[in-house]
Amino acid sequence: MKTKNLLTISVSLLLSASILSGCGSEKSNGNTTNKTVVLKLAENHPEDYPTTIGDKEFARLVEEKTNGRYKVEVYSGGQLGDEKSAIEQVQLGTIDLARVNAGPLAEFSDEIGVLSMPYLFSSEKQKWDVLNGEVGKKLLDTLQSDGIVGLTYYDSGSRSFYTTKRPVKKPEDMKGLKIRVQQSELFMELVKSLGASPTPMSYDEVYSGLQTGVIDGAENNIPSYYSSHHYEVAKYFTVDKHTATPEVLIASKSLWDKLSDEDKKAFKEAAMESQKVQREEWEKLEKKSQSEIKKSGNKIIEIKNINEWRKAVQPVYDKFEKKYKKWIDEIQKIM
Ligand code: GTR
Repeated sequence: MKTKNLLTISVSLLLSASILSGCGSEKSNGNTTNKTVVLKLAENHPEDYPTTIGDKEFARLVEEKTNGRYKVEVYSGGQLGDEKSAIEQVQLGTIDLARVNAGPLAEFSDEIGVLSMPYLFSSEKQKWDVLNGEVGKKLLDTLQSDGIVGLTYYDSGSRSFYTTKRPVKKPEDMKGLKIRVQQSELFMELVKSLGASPTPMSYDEVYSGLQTGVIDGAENNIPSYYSSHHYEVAKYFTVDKHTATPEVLIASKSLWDKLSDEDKKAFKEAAMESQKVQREEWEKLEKKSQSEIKKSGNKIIEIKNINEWRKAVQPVYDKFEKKYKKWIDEIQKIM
């Protein structure tokens, strides 16, 4: 009993300490009237990945635009916890900022989930017109009622399946495979619609899951398949491009409410401007990873009849279309 009490006390002390530090710690910046507020940004990719480079550009611009009043420290490689826990912490205000994927983000704030609907966008151009236009902005605004502030989108290309045991050439080949998905209901439904069984797990566990046979495959974009080394253990990559879920740079509402209007503007501008750098880096890594994967001797399976795949994932539309109808209609109006 006593131990339990002590434990409860130390956990709550720890929690309150981290809540305090999450709101940004203050440091003197040499100027007697001004203090620098240091903010933490969670990122689950390595240092040289396009999103991390985007985060760092965002950090540089925030510091520049606020004349050093805010400094953003980027913690890459999941140092602050896996993606789900990073989103939770942003929502609680114990982490100020994070770069996360819109797939798992939808578990915390429903509407943004529309961006994971299979084969949603007709082209890259349409995707960016949606994301950087009114619809994308309105979707970011929906996060606010769940304690999250959406700052901008980053590119994440499109996600495809990769497998360890056998090549997947058509939807039927997915039957019976155990496929890792992000912690996301929509992705679980997507995998189920193909007759495979979805296994949600955090990104950092996927490599060993593939290696030990706990899962038979996973799904992601080519840069992640390459940078996470999953390509070393899953030799077959099927270019079915089932979704084009973007990345999102988010801030905690508790940080946001403390910012002046002028600083809010600076943060938003910094985020938007950093997107340019992230997208340039994305293009570079997409090319590099494609050529490295070809060199590795892995099998890249191109899909000729994508309509077969569209049809196969129709159950996802049956289940989620009603909920997302208003957004899908708006997206389809943008050509
Ligand atoms: C990547 C994304 C990560 C994470 C990962 C995953 O494409 O950038 O944030 O969501 O996929 O599948 O867990």
